[in-house]
Amino acid sequence: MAAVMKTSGLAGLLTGAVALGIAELTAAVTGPNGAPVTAVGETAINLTPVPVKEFAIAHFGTHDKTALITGIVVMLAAFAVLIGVLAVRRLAYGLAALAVFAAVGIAAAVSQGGGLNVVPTLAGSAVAAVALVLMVRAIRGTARPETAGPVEGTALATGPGGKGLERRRFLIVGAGAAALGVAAGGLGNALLGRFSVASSRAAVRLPGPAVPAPAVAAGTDLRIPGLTPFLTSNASFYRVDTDLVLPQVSPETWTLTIDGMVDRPVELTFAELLKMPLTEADITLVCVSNQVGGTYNGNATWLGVPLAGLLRRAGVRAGADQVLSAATDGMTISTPVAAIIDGRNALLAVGMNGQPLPVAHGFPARMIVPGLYGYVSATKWVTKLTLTTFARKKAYWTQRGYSAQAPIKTESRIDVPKPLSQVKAGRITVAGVAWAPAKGIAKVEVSADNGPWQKATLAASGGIDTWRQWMWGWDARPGLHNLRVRATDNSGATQTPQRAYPVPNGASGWDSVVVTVM
Ligand SMILES: Nc1nc2c(c(=O)[nH]1)N[C@H]1C(S)=C(S)[C@@H](COP(=O)(O)O)O[C@H]1N2
Ligand SMILES: [Mo]
Repeated sequence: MAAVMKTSGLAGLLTGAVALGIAELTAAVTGPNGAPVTAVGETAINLTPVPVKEFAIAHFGTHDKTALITGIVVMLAAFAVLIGVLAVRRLAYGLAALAVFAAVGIAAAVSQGGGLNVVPTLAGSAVAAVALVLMVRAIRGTARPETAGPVEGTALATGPGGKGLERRRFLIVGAGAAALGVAAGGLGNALLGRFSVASSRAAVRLPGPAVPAPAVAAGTDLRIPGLTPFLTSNASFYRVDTDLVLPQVSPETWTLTIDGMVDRPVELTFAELLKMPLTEADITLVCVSNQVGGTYNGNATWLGVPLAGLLRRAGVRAGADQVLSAATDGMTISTPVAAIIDGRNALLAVGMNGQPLPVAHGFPARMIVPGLYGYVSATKWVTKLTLTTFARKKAYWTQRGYSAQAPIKTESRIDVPKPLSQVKAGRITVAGVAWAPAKGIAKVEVSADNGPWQKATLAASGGIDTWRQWMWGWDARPGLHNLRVRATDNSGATQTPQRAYPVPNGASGWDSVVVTVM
């Protein structure tokens, strides 16, 4: 009996493997978003309540997507085992369970826009049904001779007599199913590579800036071990978006549309964009989900066309106070018109640290607006800017409970010493970064053991839109100590000690670390 359970569970897993493999291969023809695990995952992301999403970001960090996929695959595997067990009892039950499996995939594909996205799940389930029937027949053939019921008996036991043959039959059918699943999945995966825009990206030659970024002054980067570097490399820049499969947007077919409350709708190609005068600027981007002391922020040299000029070209009508930007992944983001036209370096960026935008960071074009959290400004893979009003249109995250407008809060972070580390008594360098993009940092103070606030030394400024490094020399005596930091921006406002969580408009509070001095 146990052997039958194991065999039927295995048959179920193989049925699942065939379904996913064939679906992957079909998705290679119909498009990557139809692969069932992806479709289910993307749907889960869109349906996930905000507290769960914040929990996932806080606990899995940039691995939140891996955690989600792992969870889905584990659930699929458990369900596949159930399909096998049911099917060996009674084929109709197994097929019905497989139909449920298919229905979930189809429902997810429909919620992802439907169309061709439902085809991979349909094809995968149909082929899997055939594999399941064949495997069940082989198992039943194995179990039949000595028993009354279909599932009783010793199944795969290699007793004397004719059962060796049937056991071999299941092994052959099962191995065939495994091979089909793996081969179809592998081939599908390889073919899905054809959707990649890596080669188009490699062919992009960015022109130099008409307005270069001011040279980074000596002393902007204190180069203290463990301290966040002034510029963040593309490879180590944080990534936050709702996508399991990175949008692959070809610069050859990409266009930007500006419409809504404008005098003249505008449509631009990527080639036209590159012919316009480009501005280069160092800007620090911060995610609203960044916790106090968190690292969901980065500072890069961006290259792009000023958004203000693009809006002027379209002619913004009186009354429009929001730019609702839309991207190929279905994301919508609301940005105040005022922040785009008030003279700050609001860009439609095409370059990041001297390279075309990495695919993960919005290739071929994204928005960057100094001083606003990413979810209200930094639209990656952007294709449309619609002039409208905050009263009329709510963007993706606003529909989910975040504020419609969200300037980045003035914050600071201690990078060294690391929390809960041990340091030697004597003169210790405490260092970190502070940011108030669009305002600039005026002062950073540190307090040890809740003592008086002491002024830290600021690194040279990289401009008001970037974070600023700071350092402070601490005479550390043996014992357990607590260090706190707070920043003051150029408007004169000092970072609030009031603790706030990321929802609805960004975390606040003072970062602190506890260290042991020996
Ligand atoms: N198309 C699209 N743009 C997006 C997002 C997204 O999910 N889709 N996420 C936003 C959020 S919440 C942030 S913080 C920034 C992050 O940009 P990065 O991944 O380049 O660091 O992108 C913004 N732009
Ligand atoms: Mo974000």
